[in-house]
Amino acid sequence: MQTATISFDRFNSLRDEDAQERIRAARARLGDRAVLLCHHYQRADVYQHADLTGDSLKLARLASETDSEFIVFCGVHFMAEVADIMSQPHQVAILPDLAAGCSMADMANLAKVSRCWRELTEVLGNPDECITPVTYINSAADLKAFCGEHGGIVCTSTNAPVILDWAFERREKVLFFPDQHLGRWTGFNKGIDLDKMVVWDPDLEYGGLTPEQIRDARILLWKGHCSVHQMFQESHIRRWRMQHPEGLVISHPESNLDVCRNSDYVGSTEYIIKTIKAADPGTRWLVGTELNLVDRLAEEVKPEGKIVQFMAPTVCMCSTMQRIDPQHLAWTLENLAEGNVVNRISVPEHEAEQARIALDRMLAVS
Ligand code: CIZ
Ligand code: SF4
Repeated sequence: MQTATISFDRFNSLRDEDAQERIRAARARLGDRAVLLCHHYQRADVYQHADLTGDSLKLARLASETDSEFIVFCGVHFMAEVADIMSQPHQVAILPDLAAGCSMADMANLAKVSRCWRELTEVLGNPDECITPVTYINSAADLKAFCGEHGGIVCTSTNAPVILDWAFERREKVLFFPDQHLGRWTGFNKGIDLDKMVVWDPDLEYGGLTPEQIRDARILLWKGHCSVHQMFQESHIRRWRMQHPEGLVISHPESNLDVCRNSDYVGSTEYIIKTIKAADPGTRWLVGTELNLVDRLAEEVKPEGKIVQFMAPTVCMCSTMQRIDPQHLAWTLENLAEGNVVNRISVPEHEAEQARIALDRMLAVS
């Protein structure tokens, strides 16, 4: 039976232990009706409740394979959108705090990308014939839909290399958004000259580029970045290597090119976790990705004598994902148990349809 929605005000000042207790109680009431997903960057006090853990795509896929009515996504907004797009019709995607966005995803929006496309038309003629739009999965659903409509595709940090091949097989140039670093690192590994990968600044006319630069470019890199991964610097690696010459460095490709070039391994969150778990006992690692993941991994591999250290001297957490705290999770689950669906993430059907085209192209390739 449905009751009035319980207001968050009653949870705001809840002590952590009480919130934990209420999460457990609400989950017991909901049983299999709710599946709780936690991204690798999620804070420990929420992560402990996860049914499924992983990167954004893996989580969306796994959730759609369950029959749970409620997909409670402890991650950020674009991840819940992907879960909504990929889930079965009877499933509902929920984000416990609607303010949990992704600052990188917010660096591109449909108005700016559409303007970019118009300006490219002026310089190149019909961009649908010469540029493939590629969006990183860290982007809003309407940008995935834009890619679906314009012969483009979605990529993740795992499959970006094969996606770039797919894109270049079709058209001579790529517009890559919103993360310039993932785009640059992927292009660099394909042997594309750095001066053929130019940055498109969406706040300037024609991206701040001359018509020659646009005509000459192979990849137009959107001026976007992750606020967490931008903290990692090559100097951190250099200093660490002086102290630990035998140590190994692994970074996420959202880090800048100098960090990636000076790392022994570069890859997605799943790749980082797998690589360190499979490494020899007693190895020492410097890791350039979000702190919650690194701390958790360090604890997990400690019994094998592996030492895992965080790359930056400052604390780098995904502050938006951090907003999903035990209080918001307790509030969400209690409402669901009472029959009130709160914080539903629902992508309009016409948009979801186009976005699905771009996502399906990606899944077919990778
Ligand atoms: O797709 C994801 O989950 C993100 C944001 C990063 C990664 O490498 O897994
Ligand atoms: Fe977005 Fe960066 Fe957070 Fe990943 S770590 S969700 S890219 S803000």
